[in-house]
Amino acid sequence: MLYQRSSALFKAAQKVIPGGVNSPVRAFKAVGGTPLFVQKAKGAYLFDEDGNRLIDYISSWGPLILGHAFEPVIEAVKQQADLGTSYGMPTALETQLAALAVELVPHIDQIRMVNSGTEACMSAVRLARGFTGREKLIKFAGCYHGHSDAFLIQAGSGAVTFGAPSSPGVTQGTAKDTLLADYNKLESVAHHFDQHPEQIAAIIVEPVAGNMGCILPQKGFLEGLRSLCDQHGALLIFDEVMTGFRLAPGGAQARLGVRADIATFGKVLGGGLPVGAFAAREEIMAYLAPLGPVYQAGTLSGNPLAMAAGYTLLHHLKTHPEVFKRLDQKTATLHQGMADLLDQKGLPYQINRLGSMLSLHFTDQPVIDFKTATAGNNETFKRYFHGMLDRGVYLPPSAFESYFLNDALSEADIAHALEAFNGWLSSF
Ligand code: KE4
Repeated sequence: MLYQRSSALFKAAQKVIPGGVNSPVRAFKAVGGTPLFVQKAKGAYLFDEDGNRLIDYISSWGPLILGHAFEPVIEAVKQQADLGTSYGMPTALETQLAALAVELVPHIDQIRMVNSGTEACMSAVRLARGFTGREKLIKFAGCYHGHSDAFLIQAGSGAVTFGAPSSPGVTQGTAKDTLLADYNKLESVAHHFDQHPEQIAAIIVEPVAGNMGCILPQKGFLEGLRSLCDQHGALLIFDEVMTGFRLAPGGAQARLGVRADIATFGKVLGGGLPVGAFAAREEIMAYLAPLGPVYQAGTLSGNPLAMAAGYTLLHHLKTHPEVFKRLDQKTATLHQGMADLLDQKGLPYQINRLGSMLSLHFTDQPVIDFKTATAGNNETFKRYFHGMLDRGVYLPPSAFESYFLNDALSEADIAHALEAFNGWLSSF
């Protein structure tokens, strides 16, 4: 494949944008090579600046569950744009989208729109701290909730139970309030409650992890978090920025049958425009300004363009629930096809999948947490990524990401990915 234009554009971008990108993963640092610059996209296809057509298995990291430039969403955004792009005043559109989300998602009475998943998760933690009057937060190694300071924490040195900053700029003061636990290991969570009685405001978790590759909650894990929170008076926050409106119309809470106290959203909710949100039962949301003392605000929160896009997409998902079954089937076909080819090749691998989230790990041990996710062969992954890209298939440029299939992917597109995979394996 030719990447001349992308290379030239990347060079120019690096002069005026740090690393040439507005989000680090796009720079291909984890896989090497030149990041592709996109000229346009439609349905399941991306068209880069060199005229390459790529079948997209990321769907903009999740939002475009029905594919790129979904006609009804484009139409809704165009119509709204003619009426103005932002008012900084309430609109009926915000109530429409909020009401639809509350209808689809179990256990929530109210939802507050913000502009990103980071903002949603950051605000959810502040709300949980305000509601409980407690300060500490439990998160899981390898789970990502956006780039707010409280989340950029890595495991502290052995003895210390609280975390250490995982990025310069995050203070020790912040880090001491974030406790690290291991995904799928309830005992690592119970330990913190024993060490910090009545100090833990919340547990925040990706109900299906998508930032270590895709990792499923083992039987009893989420239920165990629910009962630990009930036992110790802490709130359970489900970060559904990835899983929300993707695993089911009601997200992971609906599909997995575990209740969260606060749920955060993003991606699909905005239909490709910048939207995040956090939601809970009324008793908790009543703590939020302007009703209650917990402050949170945003100039562009509830932006009419984004509300029009999000409402149109969500309404389509509500009235076409067969999309979810179709997506599950397409992802299962990809999963089975890849597994068959890898078995024939005799390569060690794990494929984790739930619904339309999937990841491939080149390791012979089950990938159930951050430690096992990092045990995969990263060199093989890099060659896999580029081998597929050279054959017209665009996958996440990191072993620690999930695929997000979209419903615009045809059987032929899935077959193409499997042919590309077979082609790469034969050359490997
Ligand atoms: P944003 O602030 O990027 O909208 O959302 C942060 C976030 C929160 N929670 C979860 C579970 C997430 O996956 C994300 C963001 N996901 C990444 C993909 N790993 C977005 C891609 C990027 O960072 O460019």
